[in-house]
Amino acid sequence: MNKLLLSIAMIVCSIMLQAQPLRFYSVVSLMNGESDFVTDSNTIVTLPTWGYGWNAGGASVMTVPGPTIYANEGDSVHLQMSNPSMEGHTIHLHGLDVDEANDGVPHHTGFILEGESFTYKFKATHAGNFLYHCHVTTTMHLALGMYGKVIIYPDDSTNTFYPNGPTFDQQYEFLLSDLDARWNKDYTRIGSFLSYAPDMFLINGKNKSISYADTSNVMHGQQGDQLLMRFLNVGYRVNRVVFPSEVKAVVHTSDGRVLDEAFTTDTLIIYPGERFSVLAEILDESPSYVRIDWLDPYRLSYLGCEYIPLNNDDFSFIPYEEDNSLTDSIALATFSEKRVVPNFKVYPNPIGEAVVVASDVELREFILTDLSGSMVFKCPAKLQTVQMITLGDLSEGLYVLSATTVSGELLTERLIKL
Ligand SMILES: [Cu+2]
Repeated sequence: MNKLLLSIAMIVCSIMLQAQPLRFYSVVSLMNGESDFVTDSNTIVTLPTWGYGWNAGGASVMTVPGPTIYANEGDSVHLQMSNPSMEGHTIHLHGLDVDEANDGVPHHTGFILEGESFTYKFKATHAGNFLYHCHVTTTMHLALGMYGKVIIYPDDSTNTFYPNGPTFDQQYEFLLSDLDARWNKDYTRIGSFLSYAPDMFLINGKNKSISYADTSNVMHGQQGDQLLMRFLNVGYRVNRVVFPSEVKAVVHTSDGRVLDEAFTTDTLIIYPGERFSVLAEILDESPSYVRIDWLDPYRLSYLGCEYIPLNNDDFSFIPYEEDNSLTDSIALATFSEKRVVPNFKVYPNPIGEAVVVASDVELREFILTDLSGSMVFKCPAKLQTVQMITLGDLSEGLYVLSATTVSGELLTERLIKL
């Protein structure tokens, strides 16, 4: 009798397992990528990037953003990350309901160090739009390109984006991000995050003419079609999505959850980390475009814009210069008053027994203080722009390294000792 019950239980378990398929993805974290971008003067520049790649024919290939992770609601997802690069990385699954062991936040669950590999596991509990990114010194690793999107479909074969939701005719995914070309050009000289000033605005990792050449960044449809647009902001600036009068845009989901009441809008503001699903009915199929503005997060001043063409394969209508009519006087004032902070980079961070300090000005003195403000040590600098200093065997915790420039300015960097 017990054997019979056991057999029945095993059959039930196997049916349940079959009902929840396993999705397996394998990515590699890389620090040696390269991507082409278009400058404001409409020339193409190739910049170094970091990011997630995959193995193809025995070699690792990498793009920014990394590969999109797709699953159906109810699936189990295993996301393996191998790290052949020289620094620790992780994958943080932003917005997904994961347990702490699979959250990829290094001070809780550790780093995936050089030569190591780890499989993040989660259950796709809700249809929706989610993000993934490296959580090691996030302001640097994410800004250099270590991010991608996770799209969870409802567990049915209909053209809906959440269970029992409205149907769409075409769907598009727009991962919005930004990039400071100076940071990517030479990551050893990245200073305080205050110095981050993005000058490239990306839709699925591409901008301007390179973006229009990518068919997934250009929308098409006939009058009456419902276009599903998924917008995900993984950048460090605010996005303002401006819909043309040729569509009626209705916002249905926010951050992977269905809104109690969908709302119609011509403008949608998306803060860093937020995601929205918008169903837009084409009212007029003549050529138009959705404009995405990038705004400063503090005063919402205008920084730049990109376009998503709709039924529009002639891109000559799109201006290459920034549209100054969108820049109000407050924004201009903010720009001109912007403080220029010299690059000051301490590397690696989390710190070891010694660190390399790089700056774009000569330094004359270093002071290390702990969180209580007590001085741990003080030493003269070598009046060089790149130098190594020995910190010794410090106990775990947060420290602040201050350096004085030859002109008397104080530069600081927060250091973590694990
Ligand atoms: Cu990383």
